[in-house]
Amino acid sequence: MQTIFSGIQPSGTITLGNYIGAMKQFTELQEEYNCYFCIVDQHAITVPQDRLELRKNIKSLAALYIASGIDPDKVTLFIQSEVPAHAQAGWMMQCVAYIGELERMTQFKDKSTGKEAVSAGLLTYPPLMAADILLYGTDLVPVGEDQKQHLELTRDLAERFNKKYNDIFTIPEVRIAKVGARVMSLQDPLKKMSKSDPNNKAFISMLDDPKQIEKKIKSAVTDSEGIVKYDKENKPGISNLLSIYSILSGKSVEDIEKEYEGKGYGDFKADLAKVVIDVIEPIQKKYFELIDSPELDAILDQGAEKANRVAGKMIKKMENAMGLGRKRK
Ligand code: ATP
Ligand code: LTN
Repeated sequence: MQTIFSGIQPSGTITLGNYIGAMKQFTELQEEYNCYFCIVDQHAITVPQDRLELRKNIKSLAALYIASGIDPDKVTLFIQSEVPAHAQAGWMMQCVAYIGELERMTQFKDKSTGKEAVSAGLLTYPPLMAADILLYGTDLVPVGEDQKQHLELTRDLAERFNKKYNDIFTIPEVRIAKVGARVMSLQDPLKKMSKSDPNNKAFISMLDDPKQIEKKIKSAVTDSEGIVKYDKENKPGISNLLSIYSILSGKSVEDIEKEYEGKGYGDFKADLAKVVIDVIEPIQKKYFELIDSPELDAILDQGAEKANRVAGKMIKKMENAMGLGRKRK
């Protein structure tokens, strides 16, 4: 059975973008692969976090994984900081990566430009991400479009390590959903929907209540033409809403366009809100059952134990390959 690894940062409550681009794929893949799904809290601290908020977001993300359909009996669900091998391997991969290639990462440029204090961790984020993936002999990494560049770098670093030290890493492939890999902001359809967007109207959080969802969709930026038609270049706002509608309802974009012929954006947006609420409501119901349950802690304990066991073996191989410490079996 092939292995999958993916991670989501607990940097806020996950959005509809994270759900469509990542989480939804995860639930589909768990049947056929040996899956590791990680709450990457060490990645989240590359930008400032409030400690109590972070703690809350970690548990909340764990509950949302399960509420969205991840089955803890089938996958290994765990918190990155509870498996020290990630930081250990992250350091080794930092010593394999070059500063120049890290500086070229668009996520680094996006998150650092114009900021006064940029942490060194924001620059060295990709070697830690490479470590996450390589520790488990991962074959496939399902992510949204924005992570493609980090995956290419992960492959380069793995190949470099294999050549320079010892051939121990599997070279992972990226898996990006054909539709919905880049859900756009509701307020600026040229920007991706992001959970850490300071403008709360730009995203739908998986924990927004129905009223908030209706309001946010109603105020989503569109255009003045009033025709429900997919045209990414000229009508990015309505095209984004159409994609969301299509993915969540299972109807094709063409069918939806036909359905709203002669109708305005008002009707379309009201119906889209219903489609979104129908998907989100059952997830929320399950979430609230789970969030304070002892079951959730037991699942995370179990996940950390399994991940520690598997990743610990790879750490030994990496240290032996690099000549660190004394030879270990
Ligand atoms: P942040 O705002 O803190 O940078 P984020 O919302 O971009 O966070 P991540 O935790 O970095 O989310 O990403 C988790 C997963 O969700 C990744 O696989 C990422 O590619 C995917 N993803 C993030 N945003 C979107 C989006 N707008 N559309 C589709 N997939 C997305
Ligand atoms: N960089 C990713 C989160 C992430 C990840 C990973 C995704 C960290 N480690 C390993 C896939 C595999 C992000 O910002 N979305």
